[in-house]
Amino acid sequence: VLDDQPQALLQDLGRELMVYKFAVEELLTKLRILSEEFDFAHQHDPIEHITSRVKQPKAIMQKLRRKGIEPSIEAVREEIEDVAGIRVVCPFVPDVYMVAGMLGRQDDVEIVKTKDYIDEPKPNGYRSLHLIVRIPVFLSDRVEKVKVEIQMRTIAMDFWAAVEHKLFYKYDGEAPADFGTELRAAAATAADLDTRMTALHRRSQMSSSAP
Ligand code: 0O2
Repeated sequence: VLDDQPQALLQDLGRELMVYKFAVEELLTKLRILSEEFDFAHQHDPIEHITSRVKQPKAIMQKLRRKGIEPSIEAVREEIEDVAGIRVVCPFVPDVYMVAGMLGRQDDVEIVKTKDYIDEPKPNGYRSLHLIVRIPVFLSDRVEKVKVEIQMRTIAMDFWAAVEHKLFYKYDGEAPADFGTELRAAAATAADLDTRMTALHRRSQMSSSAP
């Protein structure tokens, strides 16, 4: 796929992706601090686990082509918002919004866009809170502002999304007709599970704070 890309662009992209990696590392540190410090202060860790990735050059070029955009570093910066991606999985729905709020209040974190698929799930049942944030990365000779996509979801939402993603790939978008209905029903079950687990968590918190 990349054979016909000018060598200079590929070199620039390699350098660019290094900067995206630094942005991810900065955000991972911020999230780990929030997780550990909140747990210390409130005996509850609002983050179950975190994963991250920087998109491969091949996938970036494919995405630009799919969007009909001429490949360039500027196009990557402006048109592709998920070059750098972080997924934060939380135990409960309120944790998702709390972590998003704590991150958004940090002086060097700018929230560029919020897509709340928890409040308004996608038609297929997908639920998650997506943030596009911009943070400064301090390099040897300049500061670069870098965009990172943060997907935040509960364990139940993550389970649903991981399985749906696998099925989608297996059938290459041509899944049997009843899969859509089944997946929407499974998403509703996952949402119900979130509600029940959150209620149990609240009760356990109240009983532990009772005199
Ligand atoms: P991958 O392989 O996970 O990176 P855009 O990213 O701008 O082209 P859009 O629709 O504006 O597309 O972005 P959106 O809705 O915020 O979703 C982007 C990412 O969210 C996807 O990235 C997925 O990771 C995840 N996502 C969105 N919808 C679904 C869904 O229905 N099921 C699952 N499992 N994940 C979803 P990519 O690049 O599509 O895929």
